[in-house]
Amino acid sequence: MIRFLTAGESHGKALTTIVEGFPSNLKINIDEINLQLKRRQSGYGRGLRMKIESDAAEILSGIRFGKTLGSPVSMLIRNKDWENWADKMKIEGKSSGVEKITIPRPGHADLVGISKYNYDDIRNSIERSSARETAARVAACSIARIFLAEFGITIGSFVESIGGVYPENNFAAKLFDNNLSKNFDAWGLSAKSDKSSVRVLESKHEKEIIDKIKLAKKKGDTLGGTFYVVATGVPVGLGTFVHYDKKLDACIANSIMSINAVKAVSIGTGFESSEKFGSESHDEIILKNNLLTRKTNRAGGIEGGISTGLPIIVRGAMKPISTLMSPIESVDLKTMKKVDARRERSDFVAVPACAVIGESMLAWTLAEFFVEKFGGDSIEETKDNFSSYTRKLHSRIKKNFAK
Ligand code: EPS
Repeated sequence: MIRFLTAGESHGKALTTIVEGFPSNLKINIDEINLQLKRRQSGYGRGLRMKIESDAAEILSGIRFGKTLGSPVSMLIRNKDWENWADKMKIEGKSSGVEKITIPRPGHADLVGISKYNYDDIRNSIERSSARETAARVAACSIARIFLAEFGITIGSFVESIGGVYPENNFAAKLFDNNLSKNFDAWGLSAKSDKSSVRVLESKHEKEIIDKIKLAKKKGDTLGGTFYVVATGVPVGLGTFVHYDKKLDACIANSIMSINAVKAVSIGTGFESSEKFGSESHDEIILKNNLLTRKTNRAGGIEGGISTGLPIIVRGAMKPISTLMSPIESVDLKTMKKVDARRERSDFVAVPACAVIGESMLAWTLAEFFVEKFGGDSIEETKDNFSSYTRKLHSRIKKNFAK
């Protein structure tokens, strides 16, 4: 079993994470972790904070001479902005002299946070509920990505829409049609979308989206959007139909939905499939190069809670950022009078970053199922288990049914 925990406040000294359960002898290159952290910071429409921070992980334990020891890996990401917040974020002492925040922003965790935790300052809600926490997640999940890559599993993403602006040719259709080049690997999607400032696959689409973001900025408003996260190389058999909480699709939905501001997740053709006939919706089973596979991939690589061996296709929807420069209505908790919601430095759009975090969360969930299925205390042992299973898979099916 693998697990991770993150700690840290948005303007505290640092974010930390402890990652546990990966086998020993897995080669870890810190540049790969830092690349993912850098990607998370990217995207047109981010706020000033991203100019202050240059997120980088410091590994504190669990790795020796570039390889995992099998012990917990702990990492630290410093918040450069903390220096500007040291007085407001003191660990010890009294809060006297520090201005309390009393006006909650609709859509953020401000009001629910103070209600639940009995805080007397909304700052206490803001700090941990901030999406800054996802930097620590991305660092933790990078270990999962590195691990999966050892087995040829890669993960990539692209932004499908921002503010309702969709592309002329949606690449998702190609994914569902299973109309992909022989060597298609999901990371290639990210290699392409990373070249765009809003992480889309077409330059015309990029321009249209940037115009929409400029409009939002001008209005003091924000936008959300949709994104796809894809994994390739996933073997047949991760997940199960046996238990509700061990279904691969259910767990993926959980991990993507856990990303701040994500309000919807679907797998494969998702909501659209509910409007179709069954004959238009399911993937016909065929033999290709003497191996069993599917003609199309509308199921998004999962049937009955189990991976089919085809690309895993996940779509997420992020709501618009809730901090508005032209605020909507709220109530000042000090006076209990109607006021404009509080403005706070924030992003206008963070969908490109959200897709990168989606990649990380998908990697984590796949690694969870992978480690559960193939086990192993060292990477060598995991590889032996994996190759024995995949090598024999098709011959076993043939043998069982030829009897
Ligand atoms: C951040 C995400 C957003 C940023 C934050 C850094 O967090 P939130 O969910 O609180 O809106 O705006 O930056 C700040 C809080 C700030 O001071 O600018 C991230 O992803 O790192």
